[in-house]
Amino acid sequence: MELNEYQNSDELRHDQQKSDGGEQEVSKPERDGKSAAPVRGIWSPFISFILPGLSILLSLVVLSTVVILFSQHFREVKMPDANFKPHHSQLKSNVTRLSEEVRSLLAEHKSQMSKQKENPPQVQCPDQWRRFQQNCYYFSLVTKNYTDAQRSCTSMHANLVVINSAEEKVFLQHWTHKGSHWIGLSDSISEGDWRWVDGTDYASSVKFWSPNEPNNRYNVEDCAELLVYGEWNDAPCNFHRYWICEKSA
Ligand code: MAN
Ligand code: CA
Repeated sequence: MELNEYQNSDELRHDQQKSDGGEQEVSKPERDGKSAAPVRGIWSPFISFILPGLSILLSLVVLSTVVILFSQHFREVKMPDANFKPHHSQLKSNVTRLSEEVRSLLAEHKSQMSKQKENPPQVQCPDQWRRFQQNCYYFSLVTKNYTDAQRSCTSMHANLVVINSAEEKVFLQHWTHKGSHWIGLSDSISEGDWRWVDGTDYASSVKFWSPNEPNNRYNVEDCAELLVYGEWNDAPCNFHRYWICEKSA
């Protein structure tokens, strides 16, 4: 048969197979697509069964790897290993040490606060005034009668001194060696009814009368003076004396 007598490509292929001795079973795909069916036949079990199987297997491997990794991670977090224990005890001792430090600082702060309460920060007294405890004292350089002396004190926002303790008496007598000084005590309203100028209760407060004083000599002594040795005498209020003013610091 001549080549040009072949009716179609199938016939041509058949002829070629015969001439090759029938060894080549698979022929090349034809351009017209009529011979695609044998190719699908070979690959179809792979596509239908093996590929999905491999996909499932791969998915299982990935999933189990993720599960294993996660479980390892959570085991590490929940169950600390031996290395964690020293770390934990170190933290515990640090917390204990810090607590002790805080306690000691609080105690120190408390003690400083109470010290500050006992000795509040010093406030300056005005020029020519002397400080004792929480008060400022003015020792006059001239003499006046009792009424003018008290007026002088009030003009400086003070009063004639009120003596409340033996300590204050000692402080005052240290600065009064040059003569007698008026203090803020008198019974001019009513004889024998001694009153402190600031209203301090006379009956319950300390008294430093000199022996046999107050004697109201000649019945004209209604004002108290501080003698050079620190004790008191009642004297006529019109006498001229030095005086002491007192006000809060
Ligand atoms: C003496 C005493 C006092 C009196 C004065 C008056 O020192 O009698 O009691 O007050 O004199 O200057
Ligand atoms: Ca007297």
